[in-house]
Amino acid sequence: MYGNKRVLVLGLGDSGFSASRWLISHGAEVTVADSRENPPQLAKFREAFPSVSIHLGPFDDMIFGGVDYVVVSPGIAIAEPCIARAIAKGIEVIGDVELFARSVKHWPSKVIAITGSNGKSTVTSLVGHLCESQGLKTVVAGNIGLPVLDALTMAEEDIADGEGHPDVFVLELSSFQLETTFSLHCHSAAVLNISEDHLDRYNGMDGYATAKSRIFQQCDSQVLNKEDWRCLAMQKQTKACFHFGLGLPEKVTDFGMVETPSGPWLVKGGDALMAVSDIPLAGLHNAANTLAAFALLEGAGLDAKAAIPHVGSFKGLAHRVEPVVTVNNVTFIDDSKGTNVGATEAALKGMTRPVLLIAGGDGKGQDFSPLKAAILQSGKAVFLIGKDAQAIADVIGTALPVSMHSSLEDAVEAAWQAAAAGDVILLSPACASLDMFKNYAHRAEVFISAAKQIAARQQG
Ligand code: UMA
Ligand code: ADP
Repeated sequence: MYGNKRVLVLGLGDSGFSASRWLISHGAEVTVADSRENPPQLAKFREAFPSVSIHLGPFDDMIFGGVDYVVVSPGIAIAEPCIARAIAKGIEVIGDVELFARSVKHWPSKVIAITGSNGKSTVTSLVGHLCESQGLKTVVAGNIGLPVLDALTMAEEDIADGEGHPDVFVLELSSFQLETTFSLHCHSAAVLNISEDHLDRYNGMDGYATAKSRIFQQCDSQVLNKEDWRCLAMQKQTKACFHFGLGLPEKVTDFGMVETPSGPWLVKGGDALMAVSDIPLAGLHNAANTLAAFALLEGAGLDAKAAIPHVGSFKGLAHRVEPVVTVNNVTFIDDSKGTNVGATEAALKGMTRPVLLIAGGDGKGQDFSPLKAAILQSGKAVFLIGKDAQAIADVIGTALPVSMHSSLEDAVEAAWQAAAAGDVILLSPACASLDMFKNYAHRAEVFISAAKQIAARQQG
């Protein structure tokens, strides 16, 4: 299908590298362009593919000359003028997920896809865990880390070795990836929630929500959050639909929650599924995430009830409301993956002890005002870092003690000095990390190391 086609791959990050590798192995003539002079994967790529021509530095119209397709990395906006001009000229611009979609179209594998502003990685890995635990050959890929074309390469190798197709692909998809995806057939697909994020790339919330809704273009079953009007507005009358939410179910197909004398339970219609207390992840947002996972399994024609006993063995993911260490009854909690206001609100709502919150970074154009109510509910003081520290301070005003810090280490130390036994020191920045760190995992490392140094100092 791609034999002798000339394909320009834009971006030499994880997805660009994997798209190039996959395209070359399928006979395409690939050239690569990256607008940085020295992208981090350059040397590795040159070693792997010495004959591929690489254009470095700002994109220009020349690089699009004579190409059949452009495969654009998710971090590059298709509104970028050269790309927009290429599209206007009729050159097909797609992403790695579209290449994946075209390749697996006639495979027997199920495809379950997940997007949303928050909870994507948690639900993706939970669905993956529940499928695997039931003995299904499961591949988890996409925005969560493993590029979809690397997942496809591995699956193609397995098939060639006679090991058969995967039973299920579970894909986490970002709004960026969905913008360049057209023909992905999902057996079930979810938009978990829509709250402000990536507004530096979209013209307001409508554009962002529209990009997310593209996950439903070719799906069989929609999974929608009943408590989010932007999600509900995505319902298509022509498709099966499962709603989930923390309220009482209205229909037999609804996944919801009921209060019982022994505490809240997850239910489907009138059927009890499991006690919320048996979910190994803290916070009611994780009850919603578990309901979404059940709905996705059911929507894809898999056995959601058979999955229930396996929820308890799900370990959760690092840097999502993860306890690090407790010193003198003060617990340090790492929620470095709380990269937008909605995530930090959810993390704060899940706290049962007084919170010293460390937040700030690159706010990506968000409105921070919804944070105030959540902070006032459990917060004692706020310690701010990064580019948008002042914008968060402006929202909190004089309601709580707020201090500004030039490094995360300083903020951790100041929070520790202000803490009393029984408190929690929570890193949940509501912001991206890139103004101060390599990524959210690096930010977490700095936080964990500072917390552990305090622990060691107290012990010594
Ligand atoms: N680049 C340019 N010009 C630009 C922007 C980037 O040339 O204007 C180049 C960079 O120099 C770099 C390359 O593009 O060499 C990076 O490409 P990329 O930003 O698309 O990132 P990848 O390494 O390909 O990783 C992408 C996802 N990154 C983004 O969407 C920003 C990863 O999600 C994903 O795991 C990976 O593909 C595999 O599918 C990360 C992410 O931050 C975790 N996602 C965002 C989020 O979750 O909020 C959407
Ligand atoms: P994503 O992949 O969408 O960024 P994650 O599963 O990695 O989502 O979780 C990121 C953060 O978002 C978590 O640390 C938590 O604070 C918050 N979060 C998780 N699930 C939800 C949810 N359903 N609603 C709101 N916030 C959530």
